[in-house]
Amino acid sequence: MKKFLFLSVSALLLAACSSKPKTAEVVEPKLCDAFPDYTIGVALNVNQSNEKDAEGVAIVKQHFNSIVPENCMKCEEIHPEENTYFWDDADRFVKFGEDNNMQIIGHCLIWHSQCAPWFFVDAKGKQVKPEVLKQRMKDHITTVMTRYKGRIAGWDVVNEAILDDGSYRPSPFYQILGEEFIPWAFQCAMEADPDAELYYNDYSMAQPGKRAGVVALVKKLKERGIRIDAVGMQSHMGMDHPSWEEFEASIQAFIGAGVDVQFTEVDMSALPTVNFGANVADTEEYSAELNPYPDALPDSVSAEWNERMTTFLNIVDKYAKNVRRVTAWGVTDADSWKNDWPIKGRTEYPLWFDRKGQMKPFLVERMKKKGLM
Ligand code: 9MR
Repeated sequence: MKKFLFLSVSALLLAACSSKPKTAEVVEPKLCDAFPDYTIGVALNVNQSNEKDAEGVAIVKQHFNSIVPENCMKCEEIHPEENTYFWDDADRFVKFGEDNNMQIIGHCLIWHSQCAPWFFVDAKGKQVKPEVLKQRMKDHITTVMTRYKGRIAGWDVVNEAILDDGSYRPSPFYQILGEEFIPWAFQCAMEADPDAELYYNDYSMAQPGKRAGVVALVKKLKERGIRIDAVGMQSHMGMDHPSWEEFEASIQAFIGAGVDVQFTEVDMSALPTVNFGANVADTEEYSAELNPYPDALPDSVSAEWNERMTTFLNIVDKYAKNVRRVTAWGVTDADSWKNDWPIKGRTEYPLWFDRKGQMKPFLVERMKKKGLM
């Protein structure tokens, strides 16, 4: 039933994406038309969802049929104090999606990072008891999901809770509630909006340990009758990672555990790798040799980068039946968080559109193959 509902929504979205040329009218090709089996998403920063970045907005409207907020729905942004919510940016983000007939994804409800500091402590700054944290989680999840009920298609309910070796991240959520914080979050989400899809989302998903930990989590939720619809493989990649074999093994393992997969934060660093993950807290010192292409990406590196992106998409396509969405983590290279992580001030080239707003060759090639260009 769930899958049927999802397919119906997808069919509508894809219809919205399809461009039927009228006579004598030039219709610009749309990237999402080259991906009929799943939605093609992009993370919007607030300048885009508030329509201030005109060039970025034009690309989004032209090419994507799904959006996710890069930051404005994170706990510290949307719920900075216990009794204070800040809705303006999130409201505008959702309206942007509705005005443009896009699938709207919520990111993220429970995440140790960017969680407002008040969440884990009482008025005296002492760590709260488990029942207090449980209630705060429920209030947060219920309030945010209820505001956008029926408008947001799916939520990253829990983000980045499992480490590369498959153990639980020792976050305040885990320290106070143990591993039960995850089923609790999904339970609250399931009750808050029974029609929204619910996801577990993480980076470095090709790591065998993390794969096993996530599979165990999915099975645990399902055994208890708690819904989880898909696993989000963030897919922050580089020129030397992930190993495609391990990446594919994870896709197969998640599908085998009974959930769909989606590629939720896709980017690929073209620079020397100094960190294989995506933990925002892990930063490194700047040095010129680690920022080798401050002016432009050399053709040879660009060719290799595009080839790797094609390989990534070919793998995704092999599992299209179980893929719900592929989302780029930003519009153009200039927007990417990777310009400042793990080293501040590098010039990165990780996204699907370059700094001039031009579509990267691997996508142009795909559009041509589909007869769209
Ligand atoms: O791209 C986001 C960046 O602008 C923020 O400063 C950062 C901290 O909130 O989060 C980045 O997005 C992260 C995402 O929410 C979760 N997975 C890792 C992403 C990159 O750090």
